[in-house]
Amino acid sequence: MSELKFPNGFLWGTATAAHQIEGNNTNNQWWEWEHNKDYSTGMDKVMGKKRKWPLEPSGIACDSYNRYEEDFDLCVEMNNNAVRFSVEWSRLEPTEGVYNQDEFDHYKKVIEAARSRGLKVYLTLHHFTNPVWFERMGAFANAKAHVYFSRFAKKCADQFGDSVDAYLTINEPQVYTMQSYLTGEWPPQKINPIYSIIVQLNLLYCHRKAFDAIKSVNKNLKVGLVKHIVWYESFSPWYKIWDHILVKVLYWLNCDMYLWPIKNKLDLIGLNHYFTSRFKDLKSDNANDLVSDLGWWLYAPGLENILIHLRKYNVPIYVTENGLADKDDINRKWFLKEMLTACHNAISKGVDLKGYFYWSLLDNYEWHQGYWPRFGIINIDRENDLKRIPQPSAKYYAEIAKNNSVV
Ligand code: IFM
Repeated sequence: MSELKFPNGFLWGTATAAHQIEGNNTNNQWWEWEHNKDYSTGMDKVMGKKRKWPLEPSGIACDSYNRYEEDFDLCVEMNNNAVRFSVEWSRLEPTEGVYNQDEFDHYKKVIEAARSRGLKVYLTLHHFTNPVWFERMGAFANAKAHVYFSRFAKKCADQFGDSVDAYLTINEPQVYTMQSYLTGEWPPQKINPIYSIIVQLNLLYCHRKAFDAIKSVNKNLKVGLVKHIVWYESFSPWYKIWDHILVKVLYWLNCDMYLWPIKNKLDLIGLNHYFTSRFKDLKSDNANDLVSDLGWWLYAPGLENILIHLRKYNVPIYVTENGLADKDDINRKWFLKEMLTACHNAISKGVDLKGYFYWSLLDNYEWHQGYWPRFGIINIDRENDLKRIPQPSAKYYAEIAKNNSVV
């Protein structure tokens, strides 16, 4: 294969989230739920067994609250020029309306540690965790959620200002809603379609309000939303029209229904993409020729199709997450090559793709699944003082970032 050169200034990075790596986030709804013995039972989609969720608590995670400099050094070793991470709302506003300046100072140090290493900072404000006080109020099911969330977003913009290259208001609002209010796998484990609609709409409104709040601090700050998008397709013959309608509807629900109403409140779109879902006779028909440890089908044309589809929003796009659980690092190199080729194809078709963040820098807390799925390009040895061990694929990613090209 010939060398695929990326545009000058293309961003190469990795992504993480506070609760998954920091450790000891004791004041959010996840921690509370992780330590509640009464949590309920659910069916594990991969193992096919009844399980109690979560499989284990987050505990010390990767101790990145203390070891962030070591983590950023690893990003530099991979020749990265950007990094995406999140702040933990429950640390910054532990009690409603009361901010903790020491914690803001902590994150200022984290941001500075990244910047001084030449890493642009893409900062997520909400990545699934809520302060306990906010959860008690009903979180995003509360009609006043936008007041609390946009006030917090404004405070972050006041404190961090333009030391952040872009503010990403909310991570994967639909995943948060589905898992928490429909499948019952995440706290508060309410299985209620009405709630799930209210929460989805409220999250959209929260993004709009947070966008305005951040802009009120400085209109030049860049603000975006991070959307998880699945590609849906069917190779059924044309007369099986139901399959073609189904995949169009699913894609619309997953993408445009969400992005279209906020299209005037987006300086950029963050795309998280993990898998494609193929249908035949209204049933799943994935080729499953290659799957991750979580059983997710790895198929790069889906990413290219989504990127081309997002072109119509006319704003820069960043792949803010793309990765796989691959314990032995067997498929990660192949995966990177496939997915980045898809990105390159999209760019050559006119998509304004500005950067790629591999999920994830480290093996981290994969929510209700605990620590067994290993997404990290850097392995964490949980038996040996959380030692960071770069995987062979990290070398490959470092070469890509260094040359700004994929071979
Ligand atoms: O770990 C998650 C992350 O928090 C959000 N996006 C998907 C990842 C893998 O499941």
